[in-house]
Amino acid sequence: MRDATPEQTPETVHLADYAPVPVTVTHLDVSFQLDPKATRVSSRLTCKRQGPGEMVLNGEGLKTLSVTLDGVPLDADRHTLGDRTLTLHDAPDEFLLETVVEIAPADNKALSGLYMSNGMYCTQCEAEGFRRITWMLDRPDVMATYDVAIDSDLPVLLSNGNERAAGVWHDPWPKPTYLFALVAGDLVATSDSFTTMEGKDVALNVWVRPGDEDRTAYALDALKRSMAWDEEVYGRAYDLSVFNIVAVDDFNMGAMENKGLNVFNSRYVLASPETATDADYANIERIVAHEYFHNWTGNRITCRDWFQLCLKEGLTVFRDEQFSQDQRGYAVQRIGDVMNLRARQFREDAGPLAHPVRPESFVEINNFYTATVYEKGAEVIGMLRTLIGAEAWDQGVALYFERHDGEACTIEDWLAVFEEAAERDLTQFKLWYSQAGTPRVRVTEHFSDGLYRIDLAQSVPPTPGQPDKQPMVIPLAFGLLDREGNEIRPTEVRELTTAGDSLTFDLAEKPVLSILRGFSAPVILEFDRPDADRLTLLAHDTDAFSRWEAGRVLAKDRLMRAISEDAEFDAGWLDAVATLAQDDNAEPAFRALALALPSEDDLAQSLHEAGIVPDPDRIHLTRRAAQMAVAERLANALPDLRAAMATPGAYSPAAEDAGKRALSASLLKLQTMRDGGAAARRVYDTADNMTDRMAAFACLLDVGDPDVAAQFEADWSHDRLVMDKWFMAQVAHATPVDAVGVAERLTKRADFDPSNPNRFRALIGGLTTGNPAGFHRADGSGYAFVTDWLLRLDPSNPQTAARMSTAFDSWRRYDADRQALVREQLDRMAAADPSRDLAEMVARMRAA
Ligand code: 0A1
Ligand code: ZN
Repeated sequence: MRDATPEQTPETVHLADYAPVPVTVTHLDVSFQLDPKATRVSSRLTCKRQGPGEMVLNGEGLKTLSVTLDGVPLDADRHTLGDRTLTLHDAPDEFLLETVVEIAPADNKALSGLYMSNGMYCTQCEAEGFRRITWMLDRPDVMATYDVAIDSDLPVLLSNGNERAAGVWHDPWPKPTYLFALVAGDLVATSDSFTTMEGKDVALNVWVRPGDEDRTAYALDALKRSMAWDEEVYGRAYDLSVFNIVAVDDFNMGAMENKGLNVFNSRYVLASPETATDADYANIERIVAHEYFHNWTGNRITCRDWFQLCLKEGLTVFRDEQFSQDQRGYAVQRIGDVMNLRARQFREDAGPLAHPVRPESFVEINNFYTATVYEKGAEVIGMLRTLIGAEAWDQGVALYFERHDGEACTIEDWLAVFEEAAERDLTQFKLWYSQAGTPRVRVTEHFSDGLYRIDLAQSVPPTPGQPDKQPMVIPLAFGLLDREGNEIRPTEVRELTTAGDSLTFDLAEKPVLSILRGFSAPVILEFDRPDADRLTLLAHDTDAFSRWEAGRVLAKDRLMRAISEDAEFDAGWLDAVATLAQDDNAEPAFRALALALPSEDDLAQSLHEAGIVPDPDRIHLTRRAAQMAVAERLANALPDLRAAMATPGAYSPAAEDAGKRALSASLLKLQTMRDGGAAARRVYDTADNMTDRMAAFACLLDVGDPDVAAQFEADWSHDRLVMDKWFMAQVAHATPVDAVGVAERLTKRADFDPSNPNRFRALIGGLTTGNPAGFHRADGSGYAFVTDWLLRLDPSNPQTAARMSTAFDSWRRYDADRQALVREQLDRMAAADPSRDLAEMVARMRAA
């Protein structure tokens, strides 16, 4: 064990220090007398000793009114009541511990623990929010059953499990504290039912504020499809008689998988064609599925400690990605997931916040709900399945559910079932959990005298705290095409396990290599090859991901050369893009993805890796010039191409129509570059759905339409979720010179409420993510503006402030002047006595 540090000072928690609790809790009886300023929480814990040592309970901000042990008030010498700990000295082997505390949910703006949102009470307990409700062993390896009684005049009183009487709930499934939930409010439900494969009837409810009930149908439908899918694909059935979903307006994250009572950020529940875009519908489907799938991967089998977070999150993301592929089509979903991984996780892995999928230490666990734990965690599972094959995967997962149901597990437990099922040693594979950084795979080809050889070399760059890395197991899916584009070797998987390796093939002519098919490993490929090969793949590859990737590499190469060498956009590339855009044999959604140029942030990172200091303004302008070149190349074909994407009839959020609207939106953007917004104005004025309206709105903002923002506001000022889009779009589509000014002006509005995380993220994220050239303005005004707001939010909501501070994690890419300006702001945050959450993030970013 490390030296004890005094209470209150940020303490680093280490995986290596894990020890089970000496006294555990097997059952909780909790009753709540709800009151905004003085909620009384009375709890009775059934405690059981399992080893020697003191029992140390967690509490935070609790006004403790009484503590009794087996009904007797505790003597001063038998316990120590600290600010954040309640220590019981020489506790007996079995006993009941009763506490009464008072808390003030109306004052809780951190949105962790019990808080209020628009008049309703709700909870968020992951990761360590339960301790803000009452004294308890607030850690995931303590699993208990719960009886909850809620006393309030509010009409709807919900908690986990099954309802025994009004406001009285029993959860028979042992769970950790982080899965506890309570909701009380004036809510209405849209209800349905589902009969499980075991023949059990489950009542399904989506609870929302009155007035929102006409926007719940899609979430409910997604829930039923998720329940059916988990039965079909994983054999997992639901295990309570009711499943409740509640939409909450003020929520730090997307949603939360509390047992039987999922709490959602309202933006991931509420949808109607008039108010939600296709992307919103897709997110609702994915997140409803994600939270539902947690019932088995997370709830029935949970994490031993927070270092094992990827055990539930990586696996559940993997499952929700599989589900979305099944619902929406493999290729397009996979490309979208890879784009997201690269935009968020590769960026994280390349900077000062890089950490392993299973981190080894943290100060504040809430800072580790990251793209690395979630999305890279899912990729690691995908690789495992590729390496051992579908059959061993199915057997291993079945064994995992059978062996560990009701337990709090580790990555070692997880890997052990696959070692057994596949009869394979996974020691080297486990490096994916412990080594941070995105591996590079360098590919070189040689052909002579009928022998084709591929040389492969891997390396993993140094990351904070990890200067040296060992070779990883990298599954490389590949196939070979002939020069005409016919596949001469279908997909097979080879494993790269050493620093370098070669593959050889006897062939009459040099083939076209299609490698990393399906993005078989989360690596960066370094492969200098002739354009002709990429054009062949773009036109003919049988693997849709690789086809798209060939186009993306071509586009990136053009953009990088235009930025660094002023190179022109050549006709060969423009022809290839135009051909694909007009290829009626390809799905519209795929064509839309193929038309999307690499983002400004992606280009900045790639330039940096190529040893070129990125200039955000130049990147912005060059990317626009490339769009203009594509627009010119397609020119008069644009109106007809768009017309062919019309979706007559009632709006349907299903993938087919959504794909057409996606392509139509890409084409409208190009058309706007030629007609100054005439077509976009027509779409804006006649759109009958938010997808088309937002696409047109963005185009009109791009061309500086003087009226459209006010028109949008006049139509939608009553709708919080739609207005989030309005805030974000105006900042994201301002010119880089105006962006900070636009953002600043918007913060002065009465409806800019920074305590609502969605609104805060819309506006600040609109700048940091949506308008990189505006955020990175050379005068530093973007950096100062964002810092001002982070420091304003931090005292009340540290979690969201810390999360949004990641905007600065790429600062080392930029020129010395910009670096100095960012450093100034990081120093300012460090000196401002920030929360533990923000302090940890700033320290990590400054250290690099
Ligand atoms: N477990 C949830 C996400 C979540 C994580 C942390 C939270 O508070 C710090 C809240 C929600 C999920 O994966 O959906
Ligand atoms: Zn999750």
